[in-house]
Amino acid sequence: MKIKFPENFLWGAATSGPQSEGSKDKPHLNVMDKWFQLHPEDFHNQVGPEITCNSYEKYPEDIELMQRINLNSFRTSIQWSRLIDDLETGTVNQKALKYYRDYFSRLKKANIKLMVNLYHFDMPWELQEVGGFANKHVVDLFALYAKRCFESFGDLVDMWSTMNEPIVPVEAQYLYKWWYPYISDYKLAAQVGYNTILAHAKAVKEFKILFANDSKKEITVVLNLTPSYSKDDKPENIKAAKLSDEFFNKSMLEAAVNGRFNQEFIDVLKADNVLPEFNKSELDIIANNRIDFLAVNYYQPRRIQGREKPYSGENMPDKHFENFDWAEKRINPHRGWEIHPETIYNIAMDIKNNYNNIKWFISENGMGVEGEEKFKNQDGVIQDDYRIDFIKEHLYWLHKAIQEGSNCFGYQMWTFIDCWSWANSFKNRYGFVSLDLKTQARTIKKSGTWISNCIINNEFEIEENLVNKN
Ligand code: IFM
Repeated sequence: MKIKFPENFLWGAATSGPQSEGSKDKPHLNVMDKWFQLHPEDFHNQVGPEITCNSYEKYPEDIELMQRINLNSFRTSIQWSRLIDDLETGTVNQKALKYYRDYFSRLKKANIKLMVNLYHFDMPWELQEVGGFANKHVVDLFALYAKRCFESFGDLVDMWSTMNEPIVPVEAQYLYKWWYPYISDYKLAAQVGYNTILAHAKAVKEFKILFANDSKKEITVVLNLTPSYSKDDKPENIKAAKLSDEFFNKSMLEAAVNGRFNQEFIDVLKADNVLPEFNKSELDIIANNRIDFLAVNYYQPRRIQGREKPYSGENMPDKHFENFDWAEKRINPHRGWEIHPETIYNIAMDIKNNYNNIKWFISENGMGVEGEEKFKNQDGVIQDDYRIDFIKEHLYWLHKAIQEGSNCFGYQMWTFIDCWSWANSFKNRYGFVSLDLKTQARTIKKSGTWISNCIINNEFEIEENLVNKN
């Protein structure tokens, strides 16, 4: 069966500054750089962020590769810890300015639509030391940094995003101790979550002021949506799944699209005694500075039930729900995450029905594979047929949603070149292009060649066995 996409559909890949540039010439460390200095043993094979893909030096070569696989769009992020010399006054580092301007100009020349994100978990270290987004002064410094980015690159960037997956640091750094500074504090996490949304809205405000006379300029936030499916129809499980959605999806989604928070969510925070400090003028800023379009990262859903036994642990969101192991789930055997392509359709329909059918796109989808070298053929090309099937299945459901009226205008994969990924470092490879860590050589994978044909034709052929495989 042929699946054809609308004209001008955006096809692309996403990465981020801290995961692809390397740290050469940066005036500041960010929290990840510092974490690696303090605890290298926390990182897979003790590989840190100093080099990553060295896109700081190799970006001209990388853009040629993007052209070879016909990408018509690309996302990366500016590193706050690279662009700004004086974090308090927002003075711009001239080397960084030159680097990003050249990088972005070359993308423009190559006719690749550029989306630039401003924050991808990479809090400058000095600001992390004073609390990061727990500190409202840092919120204001983020807005200042955002303003500098808009002023410096407004002529080169096609689409802007304030932040990538803003709920992730709340979970990883302030609730579940996955990442440095390994805090588990529900009240602090709620404050960080709220302040992060405020920082996003303040950045959007700067954007709207600067580009008040240019209606073509648009801004978003990149949200990772992980819809929560209830174990069954039991009211307690449905309620638990709904609450899990409030915490991990709707809190940020409601604020960004509708400029508000759901009352049900506020009531739970109040009852749990963790309502953040806020004031009316902040709520007005959130209400009045909504996104122009939505960017969604989708990897996997959550499977949720109510607590089986009475909860006796610390005050945590998890007192309201717990994960359950769905026996029928399909698992990516190379990474361990569930594969559930139909969820992309469900997300699209939720956006259509409950978020005014706002225009949106998939800003990340992808399949991580550990030990991917074993799939190399004799020419050194990774034969990632599993990734091609993964993409086809997700695109099938996305296409179905578009046919049913979803306002989706593009699909970007995570990622372009295999990149560094926080504590996992280079363990799981996601790229259309493989990276040799010793030589920095880049080689297009089979999926890279597949996507280049898909992009040129704006369509692809899907086999019957991949349709409705869920
Ligand atoms: O590497 C990350 C990225 O930073 C955010 N989205 C998920 C990716 C893969 O884990």
